[in-house]
Amino acid sequence: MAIRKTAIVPVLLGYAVSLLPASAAAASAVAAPAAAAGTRFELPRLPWPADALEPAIDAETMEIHHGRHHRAQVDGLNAQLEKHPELASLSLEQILQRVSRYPDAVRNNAGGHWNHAFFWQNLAPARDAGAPSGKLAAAIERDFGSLEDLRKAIEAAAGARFGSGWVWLIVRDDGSLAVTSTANQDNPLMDVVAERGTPVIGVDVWEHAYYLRYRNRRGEYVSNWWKVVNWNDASRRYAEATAAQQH
Ligand code: MN3
Repeated sequence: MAIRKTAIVPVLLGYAVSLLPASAAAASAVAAPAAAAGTRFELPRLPWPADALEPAIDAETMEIHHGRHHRAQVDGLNAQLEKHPELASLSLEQILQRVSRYPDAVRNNAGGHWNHAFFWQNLAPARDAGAPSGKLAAAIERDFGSLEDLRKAIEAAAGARFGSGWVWLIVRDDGSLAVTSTANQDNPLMDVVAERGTPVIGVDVWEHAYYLRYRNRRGEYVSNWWKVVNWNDASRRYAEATAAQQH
């Protein structure tokens, strides 16, 4: 882990050499790739140490999930930007909103980057996980009956998702909450999904998210993921989405 703090690592990882002081860039020129891929989008740091979600999510899973899977999607998205220069001026959310116009490589990598960046922020060590805000709690009660009923709805959707995908709690345009599920790296912001909305919480049910610790026991993983949902993040997202709807 300590090696990540050294100056040469960004070059080894294919990051922009220009981020480094000139002398450091020159010194590490040998290690730099001949033609660096685009670097517009960057892999965000995890907001906590990789082992912070133990025992719900183990450190090795987290390191591979973030450092390899998410990184590959960031690199893949940057590569797609070079093929579709008209995307360069768009935010990631704007790309998702018109993703139907582009090949699956854009859909998969843009979705994968957004989904994983969301997922890290949407998780917190159990002691920091908080609770739904008053407004979000009231909306959950209104639309599901109770927090426990919401958990059951998410677990059912996770069990029903065949193959790889995500399960979401979204706010729809009319302010109502709903549990939805998307395949692969699709998400509710995309113009290709059946039910669109703004994600409030979400769980990655790809096998790479749980297989090392849970093997094929997706249900057990989702039950434990529930303990590390960052309700402070969820409450903020709900407040922002519903405030935007009122304007
Ligand atoms: Mn994943």
